Amino acid sequence: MLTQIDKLLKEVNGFSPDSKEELEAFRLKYLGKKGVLGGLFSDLKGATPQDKKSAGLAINNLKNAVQEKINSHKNTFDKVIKKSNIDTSKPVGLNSFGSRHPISLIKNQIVGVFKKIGFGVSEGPEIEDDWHNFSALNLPKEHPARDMQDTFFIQANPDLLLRTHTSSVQVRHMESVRPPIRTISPGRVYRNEAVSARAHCLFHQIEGLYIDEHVSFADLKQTIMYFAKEMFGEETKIRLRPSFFPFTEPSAEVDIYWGSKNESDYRITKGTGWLEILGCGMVDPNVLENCNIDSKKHSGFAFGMGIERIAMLKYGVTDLRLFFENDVRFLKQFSSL
Ligand code: 2NM
Repeated sequence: MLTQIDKLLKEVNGFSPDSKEELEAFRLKYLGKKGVLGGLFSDLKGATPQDKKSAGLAINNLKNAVQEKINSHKNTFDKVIKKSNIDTSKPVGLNSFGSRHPISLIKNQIVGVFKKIGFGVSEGPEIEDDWHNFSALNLPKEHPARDMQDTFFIQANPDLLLRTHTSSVQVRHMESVRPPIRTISPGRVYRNEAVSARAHCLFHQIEGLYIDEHVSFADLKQTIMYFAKEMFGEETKIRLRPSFFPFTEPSAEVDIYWGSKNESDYRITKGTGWLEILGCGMVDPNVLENCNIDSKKHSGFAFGMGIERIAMLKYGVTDLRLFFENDVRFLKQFSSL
């Protein structure tokens, strides 16, 4: 019996399967119901006690060898990579890049237009103090724009608030830079408004400021005309309507002629053909003095516009909320711009 087992052990150790099927046949041959090992164990029953001990050990030894052989080849055949149509020598495809946000696109475009005529960019904090957002800008304590309904105040400190316009940046600029000043200030601003298709509690503004000796309203008008033509095309017509802002005198609102060729034009211009794009005016002498600029020697103009509004006009977007939702189906439409 021992020589028979020894012969089987050699066979097992020398076994090297070429396929999953061959390995399975090997398993059945040894470990199956009517397999070799089962037969050997039942042969043991008739053996003498001495033979039982040595033969039992030898059979267990054989059984372990069989199990080890199966274990060592278990995963061999799963690892074989299936033939496929993938051409591994091909260069990898381009990743799909993200795209710039439409608000950034318009902001960059506006900044570019003013850079060409010598304006620099200034930025400042979004959490402002009363002085830079209101007081320095001729907005006294009783002014309705300061109302809780319009302004987000910081609860822990009543002197602090979320800036309601980027004019606060220009106050900081006037305090620290001597004229001539030519600067534009883009950034986020906050107002306590219910969110709708036309309003949001967060939006983006870009404001411009030019201060020097003998700056006139004519300079303002020519600068705005240059901007409108750069932004909306050489044929663009503008008109100025008298208006009021606490920080400028005189003040005006600027419209561009949009036309009313179709129903959509008619709707966005409310039937007039004209569209408001910005507010502007000559900086009030009080504001200059608040920033330690001599209002007898210097004068200046300022203007401000909402970036979302310009973006809606340029891209035909009819709901402001789309700019804040970051839905990729919306954003990817700007990937080529
Ligand atoms: C506007 C309209 C008119 C403005 C004024 C100033 C400052 F700081 F110089 F006084 N910055 N921006 C201004 C003037 C803003 O936005 C509709």
